[in-house]
Amino acid sequence: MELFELAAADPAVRFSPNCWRTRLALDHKQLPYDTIAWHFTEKDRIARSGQGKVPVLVDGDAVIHDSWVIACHLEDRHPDRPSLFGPGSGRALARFVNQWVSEVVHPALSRVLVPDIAELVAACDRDYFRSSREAALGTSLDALRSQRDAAIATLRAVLQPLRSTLQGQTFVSGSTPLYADIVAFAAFQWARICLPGDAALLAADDPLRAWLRRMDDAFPQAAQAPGVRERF
Ligand SMILES: N[C@@H](CCC(=O)N[C@@H](CS)C(=O)NCC(=O)O)C(=O)O
Repeated sequence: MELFELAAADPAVRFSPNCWRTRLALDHKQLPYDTIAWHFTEKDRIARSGQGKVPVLVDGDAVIHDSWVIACHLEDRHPDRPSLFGPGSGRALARFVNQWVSEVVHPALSRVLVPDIAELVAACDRDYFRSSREAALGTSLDALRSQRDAAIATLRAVLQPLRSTLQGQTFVSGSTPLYADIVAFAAFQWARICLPGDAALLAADDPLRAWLRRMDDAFPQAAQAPGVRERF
């Protein structure tokens, strides 16, 4: 399998949360794959997926996009490998976590990270990234940068359901980490690669840190990935 992943100016640095979902899902299922560095403006290189975003997974003749669709494909194609969803209603409940992270956590986190991502992206992506993100967020990157502390406070409040859940159980999925944990953790991968060292995403005593340490232990290759600044 080949995984097209968003890359920074340093092609070894892979910062996209949606790509981290797929990479961690492949690792969880213990499936071998190659990763291919891709930049925002290289739409032609993933045109055969019929759209312009990553992750894109090439699995034999299949060219699959969207991290959720890829997770379902891996689960259905490799039922003999460790499950991403667990039995019963696991897939349906993981879908809710997927949508909550995509539609609530990512927008809050992007208001923290986007000005810093603009510094990380490859030269070919710089103008595209700035103009597309300023249009999407309705504000300039400079204005966002000046509001970072407030954006971090908002993000910490948004994370409260995750925090209170994890104060009562080891993982989002129960006693072992499954895809719901991967989706939430992938957002923290994005943050710890993009956020400069002078800013703390979480308070020092945030109980989420204990779960993040457990995720680092479960996925050591994520903790050690190029560009990761903060170890949990
Ligand atoms: N729903 C998609 C979202 C994919 C997505 O937004 N990917 C971003 C990187 S995290 C991207 O490729 N953006 C390209 C662009 O904005 O031009 C998924 O979960 O895979």
